[in-house]
Amino acid sequence: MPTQSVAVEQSRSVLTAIPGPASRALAERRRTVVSAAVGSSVPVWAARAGGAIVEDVDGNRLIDLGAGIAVTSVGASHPAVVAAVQEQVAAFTHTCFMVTPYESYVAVAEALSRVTPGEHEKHSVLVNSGAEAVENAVKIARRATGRPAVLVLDHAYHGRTNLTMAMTAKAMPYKTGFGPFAGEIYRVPASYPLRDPAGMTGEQAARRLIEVAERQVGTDQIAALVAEPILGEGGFLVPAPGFWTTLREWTTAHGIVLVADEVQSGFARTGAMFAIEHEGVVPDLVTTAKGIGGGMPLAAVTGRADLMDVVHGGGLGGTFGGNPVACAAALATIDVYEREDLPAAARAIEAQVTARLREVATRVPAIAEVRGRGAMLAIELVRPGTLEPDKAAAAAVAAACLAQGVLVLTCGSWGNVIRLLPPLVIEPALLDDALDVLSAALEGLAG
Ligand code: PLZ
Repeated sequence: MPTQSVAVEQSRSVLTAIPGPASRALAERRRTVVSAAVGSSVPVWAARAGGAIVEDVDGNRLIDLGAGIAVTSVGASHPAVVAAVQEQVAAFTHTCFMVTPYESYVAVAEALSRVTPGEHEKHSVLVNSGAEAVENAVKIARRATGRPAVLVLDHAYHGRTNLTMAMTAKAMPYKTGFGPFAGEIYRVPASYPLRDPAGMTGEQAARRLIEVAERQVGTDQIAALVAEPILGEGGFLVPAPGFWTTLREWTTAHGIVLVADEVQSGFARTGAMFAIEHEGVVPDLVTTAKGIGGGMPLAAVTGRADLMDVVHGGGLGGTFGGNPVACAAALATIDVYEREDLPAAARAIEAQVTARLREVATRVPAIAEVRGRGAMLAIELVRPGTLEPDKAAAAAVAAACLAQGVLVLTCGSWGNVIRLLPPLVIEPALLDDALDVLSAALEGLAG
């Protein structure tokens, strides 16, 4: 049985209108000093969080089906993570690994070598954010191959830095007005079974991608193919079977570095330690962040030692990369994934959620598809009888859930997808309570 944080009661409780008066006061204060460009999905302000509950400043307890965008997979404030952080903070907060190294950085790299796919020798570099991990994967692939071009998928999300904006597909809100973007990024079609031609196999979707890449770029120019095993912000798109195996064969044949961006899908989230394991292929490099540190900021590139070590000495790094407090948190977090078998917990969540939602879908024609793996699950909403994306429906469902104390996030290239990313330690009864609320909100779409 997963350890729960006991500090915050694991039940839903709505005491005020949402947002309550204390949240509304903070929203006012924010407006005077925080850039209006920074968004927040929900207008409730956090006071404490534990397990799968976020308690707001008005004393409401919300069931968290977002986990801070797939970060607090071990539960918010997991006791083992809290203890590890407290101990490290008291010892030292920072020396800079590039100045005075420390053991925990090495221990995190050892853990990453062990848990990432493949039995080959792997090396890692630790950084601060998912975007920074993706940037470094591109640097490594270009240095190792001596080639400039990078292939990215339609519907991809890789970050908000200049290079990763170029790699991200969606213009609004991520790119509009922020150009010019980094060059040598080429977008190729993904596998999107709901919207691809009926019956298209994963191999056919991969061949479609390869045809575009060979015609528009040329294999001898391509350093890397960077792709999310399940496209996250793009709508939780699970590729058709065979997509990745075909791409693995093609990239290997042409010396193209295959980078799995597991920033959102990694660390037990999909019912395996990494989502790429479901595809039966071993990537050359893996980028991780989010769930790695139990809420502390940390990210990594892990992969083939021969590629990682091609870069000249001093070529990778950063002041805070592999911060000792974040490393201590990551060691405790990875231990929880393994010791509490959270991949199995994710599979149990998948069974519980999909049984409920597939049944609801039979009565709600706006639901085009319930999809995903493990505890990375989504509902795509359309205008009934069409595939026309219905963003307003997704917003309405999220708002109805929030009013009842259930926090759900949306995603998708058209904003029409409800996504579920609960902490993997959520208790089944609490998840059932949240599913009651979500089901009622979805039924509301049926009129
Ligand atoms: N790669 C696959 O999902 C972050 C971003 C939310 P950072 N996704 C959530 C937002 O609106 O900013 C993400 C991802 C994948 C890279 C990233 C970037 O990770 O830690 O946000 O930089």
